[in-house]
Amino acid sequence: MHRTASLVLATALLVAIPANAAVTISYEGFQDTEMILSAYAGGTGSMGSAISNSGILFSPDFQVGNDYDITANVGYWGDTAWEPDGMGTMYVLSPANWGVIDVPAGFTGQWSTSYAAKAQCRIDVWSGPGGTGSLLGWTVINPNAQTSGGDPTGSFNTWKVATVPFSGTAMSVTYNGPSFDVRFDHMDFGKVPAPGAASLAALGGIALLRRKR
Ligand SMILES: [Ca+2]
Ligand SMILES: [Ca+2]
Repeated sequence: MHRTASLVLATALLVAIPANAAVTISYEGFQDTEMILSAYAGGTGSMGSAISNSGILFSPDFQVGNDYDITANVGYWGDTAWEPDGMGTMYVLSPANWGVIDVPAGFTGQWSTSYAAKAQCRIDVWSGPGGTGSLLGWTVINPNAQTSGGDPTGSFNTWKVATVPFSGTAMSVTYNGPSFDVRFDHMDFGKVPAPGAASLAALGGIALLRRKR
């Protein structure tokens, strides 16, 4: 096969490959009531916890609570049970009933999260930072059934998954809803491959074509 044809085909393969190298946020490793801030972007939360360098930034409205059956703390933030991903979950504490999650490098495909809700909230996915640009997708999370008695305590104990698929590249996700009354866990972002990763994928595509010759 002609070298140029190989490159063209490799590029076509790149386009055909689902772009998402999903990043999952599980809210583990924080102190109770710690603001997440840049703990998933190479920095720390408000109490010093450093989790990863995944390029995802949380406004000060997002905090983490740990299940108080496991950590023996006391507080409404730990009133959870049967969390889908570890013992830590996220809630919003915002005077404006609003918060923003920024992904400066952008992400594609879809955003999703597990949630346990006692009140309604709305999630919007935006093409620009800080809840700006075009609205790419949205969902309304409605209260799902909550009963007393979790593992053994925790009234946020029924978890569902909300998914927002979209076209294009998103740079932020906003939350509109009350403080405390919605808990989140296992939040997934599809991400645009970094330039380095794209180059490696291109090399892989060329190698694949050469093996098929
Ligand atoms: Ca519990
Ligand atoms: Ca968790």
